[in-house]
Amino acid sequence: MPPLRAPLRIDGAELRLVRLPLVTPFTISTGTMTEKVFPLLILKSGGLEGYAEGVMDPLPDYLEETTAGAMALLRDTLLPQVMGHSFAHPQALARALSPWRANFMARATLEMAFWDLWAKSLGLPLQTVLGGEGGAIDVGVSLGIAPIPTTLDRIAQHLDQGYQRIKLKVKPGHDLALLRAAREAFPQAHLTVDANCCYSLADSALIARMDAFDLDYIEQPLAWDDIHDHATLQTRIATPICLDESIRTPDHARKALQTGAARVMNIKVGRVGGHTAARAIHDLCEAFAVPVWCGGMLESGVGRAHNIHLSTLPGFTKPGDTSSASRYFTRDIIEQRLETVAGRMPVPPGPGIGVTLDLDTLKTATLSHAEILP
Ligand code: OSB
Ligand code: MG
Repeated sequence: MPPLRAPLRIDGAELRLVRLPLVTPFTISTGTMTEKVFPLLILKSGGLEGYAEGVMDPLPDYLEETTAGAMALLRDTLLPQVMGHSFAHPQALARALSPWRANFMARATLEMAFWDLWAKSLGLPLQTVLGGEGGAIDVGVSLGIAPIPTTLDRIAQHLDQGYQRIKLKVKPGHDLALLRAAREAFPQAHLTVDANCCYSLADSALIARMDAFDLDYIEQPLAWDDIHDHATLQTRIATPICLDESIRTPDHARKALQTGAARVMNIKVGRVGGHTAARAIHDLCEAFAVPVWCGGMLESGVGRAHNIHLSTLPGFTKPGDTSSASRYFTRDIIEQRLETVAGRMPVPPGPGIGVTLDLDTLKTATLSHAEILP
């Protein structure tokens, strides 16, 4: 049960569209990202502010949501719906949004900002109100597609820095040779792959050949909206399947767990509608003894801080993707430096998500700015 307190009223909001250039272009099977463009939501109550960012891309290349669509939905529908209203706890706000169809990333932006606000109103760290504990989390890295020698250099560099797991992005024609080279050069490394939906069941034999490389799991080999074919594929391969794109709701997670489509789960709070759903998925996975880890979407410090707090829940037993912010950005929009120490990311201390906005950087990075009032 959340602590007893008066309902928290949403008095106002600021919705910004923010752009940050990426230090290194990031290539996955669906394309290359050179910058991060995202909605930043500042939710206000009395003197307090809650922060969250949306994880959708400008184009519907990861899932179906888009930045423009989410900005419009937040500005014209979701924020006016909650503005001037009070909520007894964040789950009540999540429930108010539940009649809407899909748009989980847009909803998550609002729900997560309210969790931050809620935790701050109680003077507690977000991890505490979520039910997590501990001062740091285990993290790995996700390495984008690059020529094999470049990737081998990057693996060596990140293992040297202490990262606890290396995830390699693959696509057809850039898979088995890469894995052979990586496994030969790093026989002991904790390796995984992420296909971002680029294979089909017709590729079962090729995917089964990945069993030879002792991968901890293969992430999202098949379509973004599929569960059934993943269950079939799992009967044909030994490597555990981890689902990412396919899981947008606790119900998706339940179906994947019941059918054996996922032996590992990637939980991205920004993908599943917020912390309420992320916790529900976490609990379902625990009931099925399926380990979970926290994925990332190249977030700025705001989304990164949310991910870190969520990752302190007990079911997050595998290293996540929330690596050092300096790998992504030269200047972040928060004042704190979210950097790993020997493969562990410290939890930002203090109330809520524990980070504060760097207003100068934010101003320079802002593409548009809207105030929403009751
Ligand atoms: O599939 O996990 C993914 C980045 C953008 C879109 C999708 C994915 C990723 C990553 C990188 O793997 C995670 C991160 O470093 O934030
Ligand atoms: Mg993924």
